[in-house]
Amino acid sequence: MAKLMNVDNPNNTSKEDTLELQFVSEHALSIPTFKMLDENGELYKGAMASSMDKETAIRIYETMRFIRVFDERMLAAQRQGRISFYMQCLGEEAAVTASAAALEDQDMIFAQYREQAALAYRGFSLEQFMHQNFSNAKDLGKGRQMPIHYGSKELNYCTISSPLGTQIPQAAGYAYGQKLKGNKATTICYFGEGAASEGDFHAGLNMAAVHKAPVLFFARNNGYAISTPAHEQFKGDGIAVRGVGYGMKSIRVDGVDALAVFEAVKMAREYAVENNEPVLIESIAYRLAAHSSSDDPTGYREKAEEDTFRANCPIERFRKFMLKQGWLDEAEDEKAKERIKTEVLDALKASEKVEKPALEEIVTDVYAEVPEHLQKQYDQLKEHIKKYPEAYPGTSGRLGESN
Ligand SMILES: Cc1ncc(C[n+]2csc(CCOP(=O)(O)OP(=O)(O)O)c2C)c(N)n1
Repeated sequence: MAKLMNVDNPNNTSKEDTLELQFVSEHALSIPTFKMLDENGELYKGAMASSMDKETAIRIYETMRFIRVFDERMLAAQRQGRISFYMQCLGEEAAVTASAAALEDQDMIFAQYREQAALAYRGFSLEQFMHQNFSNAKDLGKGRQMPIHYGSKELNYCTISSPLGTQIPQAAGYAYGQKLKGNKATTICYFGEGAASEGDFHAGLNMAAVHKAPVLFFARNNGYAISTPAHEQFKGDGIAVRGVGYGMKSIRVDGVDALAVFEAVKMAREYAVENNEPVLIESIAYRLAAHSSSDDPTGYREKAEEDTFRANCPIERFRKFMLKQGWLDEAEDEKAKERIKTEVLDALKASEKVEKPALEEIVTDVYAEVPEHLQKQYDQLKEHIKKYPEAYPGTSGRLGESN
């Protein structure tokens, strides 16, 4: 047969042309889920050996245990009207904590909003979490954000933005900057499978792939974007396959399995830093809690479905592993849970009492000097609060002459 004339496409990695008229099937790409640990906390037969040392395992476990208690308590505080809003990471503790554990301190984190465990793993203190949720004067963000919109310059954790997906191109750009500076570091970018429907996802991945930015895109596929189940969000195999389309390495991992997440992210980090390339990681773990304190999942899913996934608890699986390794004492573990509950409650009460930031903080830190238009808005705000003091009980009484 005569040789087919070459199709002139420099990116075409297939050396073959064809005379057969046929579609590439929509199922041509389906990615298996990488696993290590079974539900009894034992390595699957034939699983790869874990490289996680005892110290890291303990830190992961303690972070997950803390964040579970913290989340429960903060949701209760929201229900009592003590804070305005909250979001739990229930069901995704292993995905978030073990991925953070596979990073180095110099690696930057761009999170969506359900990744408080990554920040806790880095060392954000209970008090810092509390101050942020209470928007008080000790909050690093000076009370300018909604609860759970954490940020820490010291811990390389970029402040959360509410608009969905914005962190994706930002992370790509940040990682590109790291590469230009010659830093041996990566950037991890967390987002949900819902955010992967935003244009920013496609722009960010394409940009990172073309410019060879060492960024780890960590898609938390937890089955729902608020009330919309994944099958109503997209038709393909999931998020990981999309990385192939953008020309980057991709991997799918069991997000309930802390060991598997740790190894997957560790490998991805090594690859990204060594080759200056992005990697897409898709974690599969169910979002057990409501989307946020404003959501009621009984309107869109069956309790039986939740119960199935509740039985597949990431913390419980890792706890069993830890016990089998002899790295955890059961009685100590119970005591620690009680101790954390008390600590969280004490911190909550203390934080609640801390005064609110000065009102003028609302216009500072953006420009070196407050520009005219912001000053005008600030003056109008002051007048408004003076006119309706009962609507602003936390602020009105503190509007002294200096304010
Ligand atoms: C640009 C934009 N559109 C819509 C919203 C409203 N919104 C907030 S969270 C969310 C769903 C996010 O789902 P997913 O990314 O899967 O994350 P999950 O909450 O499941 O972890 C939506 C639609 C938003 N914040 N920003």
